[in-house]
Amino acid sequence: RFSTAALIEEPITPPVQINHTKLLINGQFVDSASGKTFPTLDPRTGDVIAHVAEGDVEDINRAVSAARKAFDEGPWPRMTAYERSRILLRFADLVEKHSDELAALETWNNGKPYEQAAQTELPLIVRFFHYYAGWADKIHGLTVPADGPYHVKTLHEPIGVAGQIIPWNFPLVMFAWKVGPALACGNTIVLKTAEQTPLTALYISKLLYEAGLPPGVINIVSGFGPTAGAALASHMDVDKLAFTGSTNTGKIVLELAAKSNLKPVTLELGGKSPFIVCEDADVDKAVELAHAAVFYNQGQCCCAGSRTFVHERIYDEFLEKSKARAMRRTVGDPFKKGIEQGPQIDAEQFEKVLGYIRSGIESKATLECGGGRLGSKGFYIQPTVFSNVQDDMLIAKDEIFGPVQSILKFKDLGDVIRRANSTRYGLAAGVFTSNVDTANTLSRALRAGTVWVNCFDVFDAAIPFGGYKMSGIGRQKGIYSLHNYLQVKAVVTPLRSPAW
Ligand code: TXE
Repeated sequence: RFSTAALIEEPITPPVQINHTKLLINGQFVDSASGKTFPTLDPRTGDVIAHVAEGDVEDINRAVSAARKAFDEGPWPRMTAYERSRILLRFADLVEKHSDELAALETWNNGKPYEQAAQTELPLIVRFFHYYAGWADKIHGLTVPADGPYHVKTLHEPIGVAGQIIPWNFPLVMFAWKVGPALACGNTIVLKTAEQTPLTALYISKLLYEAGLPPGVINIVSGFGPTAGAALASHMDVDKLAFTGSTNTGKIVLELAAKSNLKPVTLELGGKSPFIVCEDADVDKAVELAHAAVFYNQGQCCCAGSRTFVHERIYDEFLEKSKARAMRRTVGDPFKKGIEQGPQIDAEQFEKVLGYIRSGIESKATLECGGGRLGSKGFYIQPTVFSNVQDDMLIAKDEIFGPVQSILKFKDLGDVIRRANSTRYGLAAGVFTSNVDTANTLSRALRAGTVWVNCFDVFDAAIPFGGYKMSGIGRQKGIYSLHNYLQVKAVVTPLRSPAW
């Protein structure tokens, strides 16, 4: 029984207004070319909270032309790097100033706990833009010691118009991860938000213009994947595509990019990350972090530690404590204080998660707690724990993207390394042990873009993030993200003889 069901029946009125619902093209809020709009919903109730301009092919064309002009004619790519840095710093300060409204809008449109948005995500975003503002004037090429009488240097130039497609699970954080490095390098942008969460990108982009961004440098198109998204991915005048979303859609956009102008593509896709608890781990700490690793953000994290592998000697204790922790999880209206979990994003995801829970029960995993919806409206799901999960069950193989923990038992390191790696994904992994040799061995053996040892979900701006295998191509954050947004030009000039 979950004692918090009462917390969701009377939704709190969000402490923010929706002021921006149009497309943002060339620095102006405009209607879509077709005049069409689509509803955006409150995941707490499923009710419509606003109608948003629906971008399609023609709007993507308009946005790309604006970005192209802003790139080709400047001033943005030709400003001094210091000026660009100053604009990004001013913007970060404005985000900080408007953090409460941004967090409230994010919660309203996405369903994530307000405290999480306000206390964790917004500060990360501010820090993130400070970090990339710092890079803007530190991007430079090399002099190259080539054979022969040549003076050779490389110029690191912005790549041009960047097309960016983001998902709904962290609308503002994903915005930051894409926009920060692209702007620091001097590019211009057309960004398509997820159809579920169009609101915060419009609000935050207005702050970029308030901070002094020249018109057309960032353009935001709300709309759907197969229309606006596909038009952006296949546009001949877009020089680079960055995508975060499902692995299936990642394949589609890669193909669209290849079939159009071969624009380079970076992808950050799904995952099924192992969280490995060794016999010498601090069990209480591991239980808490394993819980957070899978339940954070309603389980809607690409790097969720969604396969909890536990050594057989501590399995029973770990299971009891994990179940108790899940039952203590406070689920309720995300605007209320102390809430750890809000609703899933929409009916489709809600049904998908419940379908996986049914599949876990049918495949004879043991349902320890949860297993159903919570309340009678909106998309709330009970924190759910399965034990006795086997590697070949669907719940151990597919990305569930919901509040569902699958606990698996392992015998020794060889066993767990083989099983942890036996997945098509490779985004992240967690390792819990007090033995440094075990930590180092697992860190090297796991085929994943991030290995968190005795911690999880550490998202510093400087730390690269991305996937092995079908979890993606390329890295976001840190110095690595800059490479996605730069072209390298080699400039070769003969030296004069005989002076040389
Ligand atoms: O993702 P999509 P969905 C996973 C998660 C989730 C599943 C489905 O498992 O349950 O994906 O979610 C745009 N051309 N992740 O359907 O479709 C779309 O409009 C161009 C993991 O929401 O990948 C949105 O902006 N673009 C993930 C973005 O792609 C297209 C986060 C993501 O939507 C398009 C989200 C097309 N043909 C879901 N079709 C993560 N890695 O964090 C859709 N889009």
